[in-house]
Amino acid sequence: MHISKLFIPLLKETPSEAKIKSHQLMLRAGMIKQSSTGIYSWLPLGFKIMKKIEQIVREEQDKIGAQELLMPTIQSAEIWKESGRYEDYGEEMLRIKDRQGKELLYGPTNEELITEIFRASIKSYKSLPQILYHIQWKFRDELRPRFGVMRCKEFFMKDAYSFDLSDEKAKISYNKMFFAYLNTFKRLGLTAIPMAAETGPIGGDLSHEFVILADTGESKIYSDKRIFDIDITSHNDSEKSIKDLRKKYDEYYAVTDDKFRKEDFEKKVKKENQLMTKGIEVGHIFYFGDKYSKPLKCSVDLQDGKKIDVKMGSYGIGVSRLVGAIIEAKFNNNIMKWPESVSPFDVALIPSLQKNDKSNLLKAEKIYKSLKESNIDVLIDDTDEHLSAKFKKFDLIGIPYQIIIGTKSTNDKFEFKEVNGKTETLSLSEIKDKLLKKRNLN
Ligand code: 5CA
Repeated sequence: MHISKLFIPLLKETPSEAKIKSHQLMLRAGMIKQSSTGIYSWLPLGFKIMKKIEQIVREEQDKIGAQELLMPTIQSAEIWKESGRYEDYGEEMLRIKDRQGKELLYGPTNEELITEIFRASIKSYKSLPQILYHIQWKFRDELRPRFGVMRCKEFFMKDAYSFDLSDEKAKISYNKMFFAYLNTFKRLGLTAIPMAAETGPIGGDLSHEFVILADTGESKIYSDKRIFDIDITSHNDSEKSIKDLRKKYDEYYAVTDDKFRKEDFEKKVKKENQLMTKGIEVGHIFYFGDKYSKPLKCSVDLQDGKKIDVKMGSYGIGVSRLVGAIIEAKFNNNIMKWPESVSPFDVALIPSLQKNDKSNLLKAEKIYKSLKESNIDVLIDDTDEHLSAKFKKFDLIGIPYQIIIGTKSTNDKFEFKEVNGKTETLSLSEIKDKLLKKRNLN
């Protein structure tokens, strides 16, 4: 892509309404534009990054055998009346009527709808277990939407639902998802800690929030520091290994605000290991057994002819919130550096232009063509701006690698810089090897 053709409305000034760095950067880098309170349009740069995050989330769901489907954003009020949540959900639910006066709503979550789909088609124990998920827009009429995409009214979420025959089997699904979440966040360049949490309006008695550390986060963290040292790569995805990993996490104290008891914390965690800080909730998983299957009559026949209500869990990841969360974690000293796995481009190509001398631009265009031929996604700065202005722009865009065509580049060796890292002089084929290798690691 040529930057002159890219739709990227960069802002010079930081908009005053943006209070935290992710919101500021997303507006300044032209990633989003507010359309009304808590509702945003995703512009090409922001959308491209969110799609990459979505794809990683999808791959890790598929890896544990979850199957993707797509439910609508608009749901019928009827099933919510069956579960009893139509009233309970209160003012956060956006209620709508169609021209026949039929009561509809913009889905804030999908427990009811997925249960309705499941009960209509699955009748026998033989079809279980199942995990189904979709990645779809949700709407919650938040009282105080703030911090840009962090807490907004319309947001993009992955929500998965598991169906099992017993509590014991359902916990295996829960643990698989626990592991898939740790892998997902790791691939996104984040360290997320699973913390025991309350279940709120979703219900149930077992729940974990996945939280990343950030001063601007709205969640409080009380944990044993050593939880950060657990190495998830030392586990594989066998049932036993997953169970062992869960045990390891359970060994260390880590709870959210609503589960926090000062006496417990001080008794269970030695002073030097106590961590009390703030974070951003990027995922939340729940086990609630038959909370929805019972009222919605979602049961299956067992081998002996008896019927049981299926045991369900639900598992959410805030895909659009993650764009902001990654920025909070990675944007420092006014320089953004996206993890390679979600960077909007693999590399930036920045020619330095001297007055009336376009030779560096011509050189860069040749390199551009060659990189494209090797399937490397490159953003070339073909404007005639001064080099320092170009660098300022790229500090916002956040591509982790730059090829700079200037005084330090010769005919066949080029200045190759890792943002916040080292600068080398490399041939084009060395640069390609490096970039392709990085990409394969993700
Ligand atoms: N049904 C369950 C699991 S699928 C559920 O809805 N869980 S949730 O309410 O915790 O939401 C899941 C994730 O969506 C959260 O962890 C958070 O990352 C994201 N999320 C929730 N509310 C918002 C919001 N208002 N703005 C942006 N992201 C949100």
